[in-house]
Amino acid sequence: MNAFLNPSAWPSAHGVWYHLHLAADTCGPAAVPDAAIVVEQGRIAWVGVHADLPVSYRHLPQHDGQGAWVTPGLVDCHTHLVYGGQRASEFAMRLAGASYEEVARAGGGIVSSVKATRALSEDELFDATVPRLQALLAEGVCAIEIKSGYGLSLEHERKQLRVARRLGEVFGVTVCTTFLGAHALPPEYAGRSDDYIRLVCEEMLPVLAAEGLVDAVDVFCESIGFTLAQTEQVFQAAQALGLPVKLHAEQLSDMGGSALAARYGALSCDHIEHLSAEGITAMRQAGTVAVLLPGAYYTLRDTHMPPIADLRAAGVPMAVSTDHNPGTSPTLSLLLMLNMACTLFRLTVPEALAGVTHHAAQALGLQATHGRIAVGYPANFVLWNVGDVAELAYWLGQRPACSVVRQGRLAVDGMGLHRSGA
Ligand code: DI6
Ligand code: FE
Repeated sequence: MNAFLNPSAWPSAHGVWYHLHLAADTCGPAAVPDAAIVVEQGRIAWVGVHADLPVSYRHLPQHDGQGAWVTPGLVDCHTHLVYGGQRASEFAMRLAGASYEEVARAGGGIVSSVKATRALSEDELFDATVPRLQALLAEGVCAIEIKSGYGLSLEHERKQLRVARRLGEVFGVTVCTTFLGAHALPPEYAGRSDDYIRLVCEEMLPVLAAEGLVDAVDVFCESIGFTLAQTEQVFQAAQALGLPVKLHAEQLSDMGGSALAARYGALSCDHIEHLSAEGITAMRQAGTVAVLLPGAYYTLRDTHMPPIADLRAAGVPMAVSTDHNPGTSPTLSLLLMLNMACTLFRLTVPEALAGVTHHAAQALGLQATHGRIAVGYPANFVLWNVGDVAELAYWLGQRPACSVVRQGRLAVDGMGLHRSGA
């Protein structure tokens, strides 16, 4: 049986993890050499310098971390993980010179993934997604956002969201579901985008929310997506149901989506290559996180950088995510995104690490439970077999071995800690 699917094989959710180096900014501003973490009932009960470990914890099982660097469990805060098929043929079209917009207008793009997703049963869709989730989990991801948006009808959006929920249950990982019914216009609504938005707002969203399938609501606000007015209609429907919003904003052009999203208290605005100064101010005032998606920037060979220096100066928290999707970001490595965020966007390594931990958690409204190693938080942390935590961003296509503790249990053991008796 796959180890991921067999939690009974995991060591207990109590114990002391020692012989660790805590990365800076995970439980305090400075790195902590020779640290220990105490886990009780799946939560962090104590963290600090090993020599200061209270005697009362000495009776718990002791796990030798072998000098590993430790970060909080990673958070991938923007993915389109659940879909059918793949789009390698578009890759060839783009190499031959076609733009993303041209591919979409030629009937490719999102709509071709919609056809492939609709063709699969719920079980088939689950099976298609499992290896993708496993790739992310093997790299330390402990919480993930998964969007719908390749169903574009009540039945098929429901199917995607149900698969997302089931993945969380089966793999013991935090899954936040985001309803992205307003991702593209389904072929049966060609030329009737206002009618489709009405369906999204009046039928799909209320029904799926009532079924408990929706944690947040997103829209693709873009020249090839939906207008600002249509985006606001969806936001109003979300607000009426008490659901938080986020937005695919200013990816290909400045539509003013970020300022609108900020007015609705958005958790995050994502992509934001063309974000304006007004957008930055609005996001800062609303406490909205800027989610940077270097995989899409790279794949589309974009050259218009998000305004990183201005976001930094304004103090807008920046997250980094895979945006995993079959069209514009077919990556399953959040560590590769760390590298790209540093190399392409000039983030510092600490900024990039914050971007896949506590800032990513904030982009999902999970800042009270994820993205930090602190007393009371669920015990989600990653032990990395590296000599310097900067290696997490430094290697290009090489994954340092890691062992992942989720809710206090050793869920992935790439470092072989269990074999060595930890
Ligand atoms: N922005 C993206 O990067 C993805 N969706 C979106 O709204 C692309 C999705 C796709 O091409 O399938
Ligand atoms: Fe996306």
